Amino acid sequence: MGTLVNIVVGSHVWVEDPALAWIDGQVTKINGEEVEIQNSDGKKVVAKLSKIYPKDMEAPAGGVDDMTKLSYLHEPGVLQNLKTRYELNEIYTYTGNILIAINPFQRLPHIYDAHMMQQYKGAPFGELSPHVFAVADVSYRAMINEGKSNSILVSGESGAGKTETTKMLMQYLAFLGGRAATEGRTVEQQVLESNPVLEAFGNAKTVRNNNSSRFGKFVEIQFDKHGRISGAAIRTYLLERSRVCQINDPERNYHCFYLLCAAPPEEIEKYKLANPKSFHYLNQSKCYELVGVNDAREYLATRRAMDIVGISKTEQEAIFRVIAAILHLGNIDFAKGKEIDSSIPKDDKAKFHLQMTAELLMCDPVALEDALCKRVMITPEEVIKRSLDPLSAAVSRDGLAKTIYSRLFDWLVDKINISIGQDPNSKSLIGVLDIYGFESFKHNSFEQFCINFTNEKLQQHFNQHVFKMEQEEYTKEEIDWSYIEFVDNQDVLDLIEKITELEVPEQVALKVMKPGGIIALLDEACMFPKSTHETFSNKLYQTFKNHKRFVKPKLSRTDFTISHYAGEVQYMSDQFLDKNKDYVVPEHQDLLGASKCSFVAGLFPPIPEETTKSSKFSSIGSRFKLQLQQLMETLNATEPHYIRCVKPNNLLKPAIFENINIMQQLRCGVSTLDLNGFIVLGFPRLGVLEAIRISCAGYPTRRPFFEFINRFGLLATEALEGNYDEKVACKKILEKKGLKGFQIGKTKVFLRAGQMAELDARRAEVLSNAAKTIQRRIRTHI
Ligand code: AD9
Ligand code: MG
Repeated sequence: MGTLVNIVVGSHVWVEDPALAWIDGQVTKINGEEVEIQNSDGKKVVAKLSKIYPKDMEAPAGGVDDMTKLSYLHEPGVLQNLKTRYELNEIYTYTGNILIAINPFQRLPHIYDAHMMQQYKGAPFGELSPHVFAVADVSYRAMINEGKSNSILVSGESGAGKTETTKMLMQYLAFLGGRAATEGRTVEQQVLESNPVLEAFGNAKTVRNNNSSRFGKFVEIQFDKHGRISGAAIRTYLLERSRVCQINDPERNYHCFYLLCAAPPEEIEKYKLANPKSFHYLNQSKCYELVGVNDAREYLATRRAMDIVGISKTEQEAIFRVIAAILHLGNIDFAKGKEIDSSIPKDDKAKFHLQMTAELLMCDPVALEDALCKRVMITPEEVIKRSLDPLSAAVSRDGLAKTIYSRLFDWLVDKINISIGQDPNSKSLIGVLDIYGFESFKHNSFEQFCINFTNEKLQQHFNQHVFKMEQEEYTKEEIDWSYIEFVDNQDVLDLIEKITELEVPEQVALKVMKPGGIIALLDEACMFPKSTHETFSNKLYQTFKNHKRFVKPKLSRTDFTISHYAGEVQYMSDQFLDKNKDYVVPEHQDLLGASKCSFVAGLFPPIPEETTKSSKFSSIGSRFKLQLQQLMETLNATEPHYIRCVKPNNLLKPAIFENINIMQQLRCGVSTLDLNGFIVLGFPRLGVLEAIRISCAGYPTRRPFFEFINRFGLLATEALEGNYDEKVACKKILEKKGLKGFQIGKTKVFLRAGQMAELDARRAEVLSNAAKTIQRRIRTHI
């Protein structure tokens, strides 16, 4: 979006500002390419003509509820509009069909109450103020009327409000598709109550969000032919496992651990629990409490939600018993044993916790100690037990904790799904996706790699969809769209997920393996016992040395950088291999598979013979890739709707609108903060703004004929004489002003970037000349 407009002395413009991103001012002097501007903060600055943007002086005081109504669609205009609205507590704004939601960080009165839901029910889209309910409503109507599945994709960075938005959407869909006053548990109640259950076990306080979801979620709500909710399915993605045994100050572990420590005294006694401060898995951080959250009350609320989603009392008892066992497990410290490189529980305290863990998991304490401190080695001659040193024993212990926890989480999801039930006859559904946004930290590991891979996939889906919609609009208006540039990120996706292919060149009889993408190479590395992260990185460097999306950082021998759609991210490869291995130590499997508690044993079902024998390797990366593939297939079969959540500040406080931070998110869906909290600038302009750009590729402004004539008729009054044709008149006006490249559709004028501003400038000239003439006349009369 360059400034193609005539900027003259006296023009009101936006100019870049280091603190505010953009500041408004008035041009005082023009010197070729250099423009001098008197800013509204009193400062005088000089800027390049190409770097300033015209300010719309006719913009309504309260902003516009849809960005496409802005006369000048540029970054400062978009930012200003959002800011104006946010100050008035208008947190929602449309950009065409996309809803932008800025986190208010406070409960705004009445905006989600029953009365509001009633108002949005059936209201045409765009008639009422922008709202999540409006998006849910269109999805529902579209599903009913066209019998097609719909999906709502909620994106944004951590703390931007995705999960809250998702809950609002689900509430509204439950309101539309719920049954009137029924006894017992209804499907919609179960769907809604699945949220607190999943949040207790899958959310935690992080630096970015006090209630951060540590997993991705796709909720599929099924409807019967009367439009009533008849079933639901919840799919989850990649729970963060490392948090169970490792947390950094001031973050917390998963909520459920603290809730359990605040349980009624009988339970504390039964599980031999104590203050969270006494557990290693919790006391690595000094943060134990959340402001405004009463853990004791939350514990009971979680239990009630578990009742509603259909988890029996016995199962609940087993779940919390396992949670308590994990806490005790974490307190088993190791010391050197008698033999070299062996380990034993460090002291009486460690022995007590070992005993407690075994009791709660209902397994043999000696077997537990062995499973933690020893490994069985099978050689052709014999089976030997090798001891682990204290450090390796602690790694083994943490591995066990992570495995138990992630299996427990998967169990919960499965249970909720079974209990809510699927409707096999459901013809259409509404899917709601609440998944982690693009991440770029100082240190990025396998988790960020997977998360950013997800975002590449979703970005492609988004591009394709927006492009298709644009084509439809242009086809409807019968204008030429052949030149619209289609932004594609297929090359990044190939780099990540391409499979290794057998290539048989025609001339050569030799079979050559064509190398796959990073995931395929990672799997290969994991299968070779001798691989290290160095060999893996070298393989990447070799394979992708000419790939334009792959960079080997100069100062590292093992890191690699991917040029994502949202910017470059440097990944540290050192833990990629370990984190990719989807592997449960056989000793752990045997131990818990033999638990006397059927719940615990059920978390470790026997592995079928064939899979142990065949060396079929299972990796987290490949499994995740498959899950994403399935998700994309589901999404491709739906009509998508997008909600982009924006986090207005990093203090998590109301009424603070940080321009630069927000602009970053609009550009690429994330504000990239380095560890000192500085925003790293220089990311390419993508994301919401890019969406605007794609959707307006070449034609940022569209105006219905009558509106166009109302505004610009005075530029060619002769075109409006007599019984004129609107379409012809529009064309005459545009041609008279010497504009080129615009298109005239069936009902609208499509203008190229800057043309609206150009016309406005001409209009202002005409008006000011007219005013001068009138003044002159008045003067001569006097
Ligand atoms: V994460 O990727 O899971 O770390 P989310 O899901 O994007 O993140 P979340 O929905 O958890 O963010 O919102 C963060 C906090 O912002 C919530 O706990 C609320 O305190 C607050 N929030 C978000 N949306 C709203 C809202 N519409 N009204 C009031 C809100 N408060
Ligand atoms: Mg969330």
